[in-house]
Amino acid sequence: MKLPRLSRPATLFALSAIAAATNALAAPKAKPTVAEAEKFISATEARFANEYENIVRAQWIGANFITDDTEAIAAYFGEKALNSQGEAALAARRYNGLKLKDDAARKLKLLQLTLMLSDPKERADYAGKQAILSGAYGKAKYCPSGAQDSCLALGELEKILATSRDPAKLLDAWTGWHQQARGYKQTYVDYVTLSNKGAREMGFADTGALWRSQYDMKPEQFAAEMERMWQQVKPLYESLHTYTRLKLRQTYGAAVVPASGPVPAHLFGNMWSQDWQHIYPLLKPVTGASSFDLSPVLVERNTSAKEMTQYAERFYTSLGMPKLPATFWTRSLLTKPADREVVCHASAWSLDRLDDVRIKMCIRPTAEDFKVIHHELGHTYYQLAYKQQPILFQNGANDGFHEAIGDTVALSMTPSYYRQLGFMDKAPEPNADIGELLQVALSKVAFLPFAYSVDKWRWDVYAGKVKPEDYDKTWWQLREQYMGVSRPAPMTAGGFDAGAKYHVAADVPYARYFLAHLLQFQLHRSLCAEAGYKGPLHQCSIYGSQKAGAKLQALLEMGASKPWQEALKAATGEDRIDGSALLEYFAPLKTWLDEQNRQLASVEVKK
Ligand code: X8Z
Ligand code: ZN
Repeated sequence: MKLPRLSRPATLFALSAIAAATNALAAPKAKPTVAEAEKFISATEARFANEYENIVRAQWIGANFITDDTEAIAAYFGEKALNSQGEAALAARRYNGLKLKDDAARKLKLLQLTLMLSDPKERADYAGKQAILSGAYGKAKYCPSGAQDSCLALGELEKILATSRDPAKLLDAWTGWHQQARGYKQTYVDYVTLSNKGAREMGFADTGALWRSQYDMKPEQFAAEMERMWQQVKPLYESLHTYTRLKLRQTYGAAVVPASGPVPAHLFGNMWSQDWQHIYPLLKPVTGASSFDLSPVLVERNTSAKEMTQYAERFYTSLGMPKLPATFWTRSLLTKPADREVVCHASAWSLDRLDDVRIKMCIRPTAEDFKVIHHELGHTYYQLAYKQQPILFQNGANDGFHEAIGDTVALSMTPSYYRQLGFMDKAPEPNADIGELLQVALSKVAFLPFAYSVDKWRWDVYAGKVKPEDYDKTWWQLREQYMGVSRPAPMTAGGFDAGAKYHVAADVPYARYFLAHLLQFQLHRSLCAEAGYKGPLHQCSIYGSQKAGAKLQALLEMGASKPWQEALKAATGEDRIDGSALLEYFAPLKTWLDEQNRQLASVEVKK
């Protein structure tokens, strides 16, 4: 979720300090002192602490009960958050260049990484559009026959994508969902203009540059780092893509899946072709296939959403982390309500920056959601661990770390872990490794170029390189170039396919997930070593290792208090995010894929 950097009840002292700081802004003295800078920082922290709770409550209610009223309230508080952050950012500039202690200098820097709209009308407009876009995505539905009683929500359409093997049905669900975003394209276009204005007021070239500035390095350096990491993992993706194409051709035939060029996007088992785990049955090896599927086990046992969440909690407590607070269970939204509109896209919240942590997720009894709930609790345990930090440091080391924690834990859900839980009765076949690795790769490796291209698109949109009439054209150019995936039907004017992805509509940056997908393997490798594990990386589970848990907890407790490179160094001994651990994890699969591709290609040629 997008967290306003704010929180806790105010004191009179705090309010008077704000007044002092604001006055100082109105009539700036020649040169501020270090003491003034420190006073400004504590006043700002107090102000944010004071305002945080109501802002987040308004957002929580807005996402949990989508109505015109809650949207208006979320927008009202959104404007307040923007105002506080903008005022603080602008005021912070005055202290740039002072010789401050590291913590204070870092806080001043973090304060300035935001947008600032000085015109209250524009601020309200921006916050209003943000609330409209998030609500519009949340309540979008596809009504195939046009009749209101036949409407399908995203969850149902995703299920069709995941389970149907009928290309016509897949195409209908795919296009049905993608056409929903047309309705809020203009709002998004106007929102981008306002957002850029806000970024420029703070001295950034545009909002994309602001986003790329949040990684303790220059924005252009961050863009270069992303490209470096992508080049590192690209050969593995290409092997997986080639293999997947050959298998999809066997399933759907040469008329649906071309021998070369991009593959139509509706065939990958996922609405955005970002995670291919659901087509594993079409791709599984002839021998050495992993046959275990958690989904039917969960259904058969009637495992509830709460129980699935408790399994995830148990993983974290096995590492020595605390049990979730009682209010987590009474205040979270774990299942899709039948009688109201909610934003189903999973998110983790801290309402008071202390123990009032919650999840909002429409959990289904599937292996996919079993992983997602572990992902979400990664956010929750991060929030609980950094609650002792000053408010400006209550964040991930960078946003990629926040996304990586739960996934790191989920990498330990190996067959032996599932056996320990009693989900699997037989030991896996001794040669089932490749099948298991393929399953993981269909989620983790398939995802990489998707994650990269989402923000490549947005960086260009925010930079004004892509005009609204070319949104779809560029979106699909990037998807073809990086993912090797094509639009399954011709584009039509007014389309907004990017907007059919939650993070675009809700304006959540996406590079974080790319980082997280490399970082989680680095963390996994280091935590496995800490746990004393010696075998191949993909068979390691840190379940039950208090030693690994302590190492992870130390990282979480640091929050954003240090540049992320330092946090990573402490946790792994490495100081850059890198694909080498991911490549090590999948090395046996890469060899196998390349061999399969050689064999399958020679069969194709003979045909
Ligand atoms: O949005 C999410 C999480 C919430 S932060 C469920 N993810 C990305 C997505 O769904 O597109 C997790 C992986 C990528
Ligand atoms: Zn997340």
